[in-house]
Parts: sequence; structure tokens; C-alpha cells
Amino acid sequence: MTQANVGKLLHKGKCLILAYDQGLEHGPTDFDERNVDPEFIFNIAYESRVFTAIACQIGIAEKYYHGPYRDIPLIVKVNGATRFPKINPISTQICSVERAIKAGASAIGFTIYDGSPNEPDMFRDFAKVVEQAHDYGLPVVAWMYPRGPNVNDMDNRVLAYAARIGLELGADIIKVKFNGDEENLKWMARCAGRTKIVISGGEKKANELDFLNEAHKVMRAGAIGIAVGRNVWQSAKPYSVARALGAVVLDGKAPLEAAQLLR
Ligand code: FBP
Repeated sequence: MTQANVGKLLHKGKCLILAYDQGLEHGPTDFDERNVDPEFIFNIAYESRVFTAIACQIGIAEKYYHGPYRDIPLIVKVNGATRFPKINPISTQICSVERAIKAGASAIGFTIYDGSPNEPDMFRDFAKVVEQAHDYGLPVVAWMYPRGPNVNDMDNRVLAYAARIGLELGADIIKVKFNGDEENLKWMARCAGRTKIVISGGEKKANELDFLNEAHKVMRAGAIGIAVGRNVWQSAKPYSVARALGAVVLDGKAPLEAAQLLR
């Protein structure tokens, strides 16, 4: 059995990833004066001490992943896409596994738009990336995002299909979206088998407790963690939100109890 070293991305079997690839994926509309600076994000991860990994693109990794930040395991995304309109979505490989390792990667991240007319290209690139990463003992985290002209990315069956594709393609962890249906998430975890599931954060919620509740729900349904960006670094109190999330995701605390840390 091939077993990449997933453990280095986990704490007590749970995973809390701070995601900061939105500058490429969405553009700077997600940012303000503070969080436009990658240093601010790395500092949240370092000071809050709850994130089991940080995920970003290669350019950010090479220029900002230095000094004490190197204590936080790094996931380098090796493909990416912008939000400019596309008929057929594709996430193009923009970095080699070797370059990611030189930048300090402990794991490789890769997006697949399942169901896109360009799916075969992403599958092909992903297969090579998994092979290379595993040769170096690095686990692979796949952003499994069904997307394309005829794809309903929040449909239960589509989400379960994406989870299964992650297992079949050899991902160690898949990052998927949650449509609010806990039963379906349980089924997705069954479909993913020995591939672990983390849930995407999504747009910033108005209320921090709502996000803690959602985190609690997905953990209860069988995810091993969440990968969150905007709900942390767009918050006015990102350090407190991070600690409260850590309490829910890593320590299994109830959302209301964890919310005490928001003060
Ligand atoms: P957020 O918590 O900010 O949603 O980040 C999670 C994430 O998967 C990022 O890693 C990625 O940039 C983004 O969401 C992709 O979002 P979209 O669904 O708009 O492509």
C-alpha cells in the first residue's frame, strides 16, 4: 500500500488548513489593506498556532515562506486559474513538484474541475504530480471542484462523485465544498474511502458563530477538517476566529464553548 506522509498535515488526526490562493483564483477583490499582504496571513498562522498547514501558490511561497513560518507545514498549489470568464474551466499546472519542494513544501495541492471539458488534461497532469510527489514522500491535497457548463457543483450526487474521483485518482486528502447536507457528506466520506475529506471555507459569513457551527457540522459528518481562508483573514479579529476554529476542529469543542474565544 502506498502511504504518503499525510500525518505531517494533521494534529491528532485532524486538519486545519489556512488557504491563501485567492489572489490568483479570485483576484484582489477579496483583499483589504491588511490581508493583501501575505506576511499578515503567515503571521496569523504562526501566532494562532492552530493551523496544521498553510496553502498558497508558488510565488507567495518563494517570497514569504521564511524564518519561523517554516514551522507551519506548507502546501504549494502547483496549478491554478484566474476568475476571468472561461467557457471550459481549466486549472493549468504552473509549478513543478521539485520547485514546490525547493520552496519548502510538505505537501502538494492541485485543483481539478471535475466535469469540465478540460477534465482529461487535469487528470493527466494530476496523475504525474501524484506520482512525483509520492516518490518524494509528499502527500497530495486535491481541490475537487466540479465545474463546467452542465455541472451543478452543489448537487449531492455530483459532490459524492467528486469525492470518489479523488480516491480513484490517488489523492491523499480532498478538499470539497459542503452543500449543507450532513447525510450526503457522510456518504461522500464513504465514497472517498481512505482518502480524507476537508471542507472548503467559502465566502465570509456575517456571523462567526455560524461558521463555527458549520465547522462542527462537517466534523460530525466525517470530514477530518476544514481549509479556510476568507472566514479567517477577512475577519476583524482573525486570531480569535482562528483559535475558536481550532477549538472546534482540532479539540472537538462545541461551537458555543469555542465562541468564548472570540471575545
Ligand atoms: P475560502 O475559505 O476563502 O473559500 O478558500 C477556500 C478555497 O478553496 C481557496 O483555496 C480557493 O482559492 C477558493 O476557495 C476557490 O474558490 P472558488 O470556488 O471561487 O473557485
